[in-house]
Formats: sequence, structure tokens, C-alpha cells
Amino acid sequence: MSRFFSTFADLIPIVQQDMKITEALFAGSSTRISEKPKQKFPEFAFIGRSNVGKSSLINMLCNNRKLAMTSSTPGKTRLVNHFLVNRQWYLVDLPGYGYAKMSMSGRQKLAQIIRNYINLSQELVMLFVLIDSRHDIGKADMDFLMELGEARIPFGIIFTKGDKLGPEALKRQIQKNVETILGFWEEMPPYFISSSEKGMGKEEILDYIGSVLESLGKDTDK
Ligand SMILES: Nc1nc2c(ncn2[C@@H]2O[C@H](COP(=O)(O)OP(=O)(O)OP(=O)(O)O)[C@@H](O)[C@H]2O)c(=O)[nH]1
Ligand SMILES: [Mg+2]
Repeated sequence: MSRFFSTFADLIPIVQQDMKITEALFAGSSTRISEKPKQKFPEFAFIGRSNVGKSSLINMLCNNRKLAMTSSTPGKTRLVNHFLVNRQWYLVDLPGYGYAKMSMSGRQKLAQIIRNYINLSQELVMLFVLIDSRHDIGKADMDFLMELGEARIPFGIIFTKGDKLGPEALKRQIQKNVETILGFWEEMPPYFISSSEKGMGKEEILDYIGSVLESLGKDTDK
């Protein structure tokens, strides 16, 4: 069921689909694909630099501040965490990349866990790459996006912490980052602006996931 999207254009849903999360349950932590939860469902994973707000975003989407562990200290999530949503699909919280203060061996270990999951999870439908909306896209982000492009893994972008800038500055910074991405890709992947503090982006992200799930259902019905 996964990896059937060939371009970003294929990712843009034709029909907007409402998605409400009624239940989100922790389903397990893993460091390798063989340890993933046994029950298979489509997976939507969240990745990005350490501290960018992956775990907070998952909690915001699921209306549960205690579901995924968050911390102001970078490097909190060190495992692949699966959360089963509405008993139908998984949200997957991944460790962060590019945490400069972590030892080289620690970073390599996390990179290995991330690669193993991304390249081998057959159920991975798409990755959301989170980028702090206050900052320029960094080298670690660019390297990661390039890797995804080469591996032809479908992705979207979420600009996080949208509450930290005023509306004008936010718009300018996002425009700048969109231009950076368009310098490398012919088309902009689907992108969203979020704030886990204010609930910004929640409906858009969830409805988007709903639409992708809907189109997956149609694809497998064929
Ligand atoms: N103001 C604001 N703070 C946020 C937001 N999202 C996350 N934070 C804060 O940023 C810090 C990091 O959040 P996490 O969700 O733990 O980040 P992470 O990407 O999961 O980090 P690692 O697991 O360490 O890679 C915490 O102190 C959060 O409270 C947001 O939308 N707005
Ligand atoms: Mg985390």
C-alpha cells in the first residue's frame, strides 16, 4: 500500500476529507523494523531536527498532552514510537536529527534508527518533515530532504512553533523557506504551518491525512 506516490502532485488530495481523532493509543517503541507493532496499518511519521516540536505536534493532533514525551532539552525521543489512531492508522514519532551536542556515536545510532525505519517500513505512507518556522532551513534539514528525494519517499513539510513570530514575520520566513525548497525541487511539497501551543494547523494536517487515507483505500480497492 505504501510508496505508490510518484510525485508531490499525486500527494495533493482531490477530495478534502474530514478527520477527527477519537482515540490515540501508544502501541510500542522500537529501534528496528522487526520490533514494530505486529498489527499493520498505514503510517504517517514525523521527523525533523531535535527540539523542533515533533512530539508536541503529535500530542496536539491527538488532544493528549501526555501521549508522546516532550522536553525542552533536545534529544528527548530516542526510539521510534507508534501511536495507533482510531484503530486505523499510526502516527509515528521519530527521534530528531542534527543535535550538535550529542556524541558522534549517539548521533550515528539515532541516524541508523531513523534510516532503518524510513527505508524499510512497508507501511510508511508519508513523512512530515518539521522545520522551525523561525529559522532558515539548515544543512541538516537540506541533507535530509535530499536523502528523501533520492529514495523517492513521499513527504510534506510542517513549519512548527508558528506562535513564536508575529503574522508578518511568520509569512516572510515561510516564504523564504519555500523559495529555498523551490531552488532544489520543481514543485513545492504539501506544506502546513502549526503551533502546538495554539492548535494552529491541526485541522489542515488531520484533514490532509484523512484525504490521503481515503485515496489509499480507493487505490487498494482497485
Ligand atoms: N511555543 C511553542 N513551543 C513549542 C511548540 N512545539 C514544541 N514546543 C516546545 O519545544 C520543545 C521541544 O518540543 P518536543 O515536542 O519535545 O520536540 P521534539 O522535536 O520531539 O524533540 P526531540 O524528541 O528531542 O527530537 C518543548 O519545550 C516544547 O514545549 C510550539 O508549537 N510552540
Ligand atoms: Mg520528541
